[in-house]
Amino acid sequence: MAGLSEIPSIEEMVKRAKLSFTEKFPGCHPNIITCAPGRVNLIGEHTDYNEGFVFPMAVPMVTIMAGCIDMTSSNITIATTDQLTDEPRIVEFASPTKDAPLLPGNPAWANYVKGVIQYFNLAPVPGFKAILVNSVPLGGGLSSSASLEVAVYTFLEALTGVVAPDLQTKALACQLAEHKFANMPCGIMDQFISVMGKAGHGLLIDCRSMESNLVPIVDPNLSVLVVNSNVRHKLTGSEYPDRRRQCYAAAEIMKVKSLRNATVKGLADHKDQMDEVMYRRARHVIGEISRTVEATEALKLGDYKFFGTLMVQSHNSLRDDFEVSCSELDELVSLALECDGMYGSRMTGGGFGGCTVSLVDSSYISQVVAHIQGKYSGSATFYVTTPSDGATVISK
Ligand code: GAF
Repeated sequence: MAGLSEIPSIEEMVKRAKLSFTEKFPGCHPNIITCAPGRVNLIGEHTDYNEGFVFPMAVPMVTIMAGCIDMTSSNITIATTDQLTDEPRIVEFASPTKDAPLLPGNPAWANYVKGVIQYFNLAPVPGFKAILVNSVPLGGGLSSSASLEVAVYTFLEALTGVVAPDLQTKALACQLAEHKFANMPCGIMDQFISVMGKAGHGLLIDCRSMESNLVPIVDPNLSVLVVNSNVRHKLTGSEYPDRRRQCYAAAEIMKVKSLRNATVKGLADHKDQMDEVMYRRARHVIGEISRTVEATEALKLGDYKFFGTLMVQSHNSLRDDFEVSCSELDELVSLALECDGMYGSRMTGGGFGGCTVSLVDSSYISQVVAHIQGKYSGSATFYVTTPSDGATVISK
């Protein structure tokens, strides 16, 4: 369809991975191939680290890891085909031991890989060679980092023949890798959905109990349109940790374990003890947690209109109270809301750039794309995404 970017199929990505692997490592055959998706969050933003609800779905953009065991060395060699600024695009390091653990360093992209290897404590990791090929836009707010971590973990499971006892263990190890090796204190959403996503479904995750429920999204008349503002977001700066701290401080003042346990009334009762910014941060989180639950109920009933209304409320709250949007994302949402066939639109992910997500009547997609493309002050990229499967082993 005109204006839409095509998402390469998994088969195409695997082909690319095999080809790049044999170019980089002549004479070797990549018999182990794994795949893990990025995600788009439909609603429930900045709620995961407040023990709230989130409602993401896995997208068909993926990281593929292809490689093989190295019988002759205990070294690990990883190459990436991504157009990164932090060269080199190939790294070699010794497999970690108790006495010589892996540590973060340069290049930055390799830290996500090293972190997962370090926290993969199911079995010793033998030497291996591998290539990483990725179709999740980097810095696009679609969680290229979680897809990378989860692809690596899944690769290590296939390489060692030992799988995590459960999916939570796997997702939490990947989250830990991101905390410790990428210095990003993320919540659990991105790793959970990359591990647990299922085709045709969104996943309602309760970030307090860590239980999750699949909610079908299979109506051909409903499309999930992702628009990349092409403003590259970077969440390892101070904004994300600052937001976390402000939320925790608000919970402490309200004497609740987390903002999940806070109420609108409780917030009003403690307003005088908070500064105005902290009050607004907490107001966003409390409202967003309720919106997320209401939105999934609406979706189950096929009430896309109400789901869309809640998406717009979510965006406005992220923009005004949580202050994680930016002018380009606001512009994309406003343009989307001018269109016929539009149920709702919002920024998605951590914010400060990246993508918007919109729920659209499928028959209006080309009109919507043409309208936004014609009026957006920047240059956006458009994807229609379908809810996809979580991590898989393609061959081993
Ligand atoms: C980023 C984080 F990694 C997630 O854990 C989540 O907090 C999200 O921002 C905001 O909802 O993607």
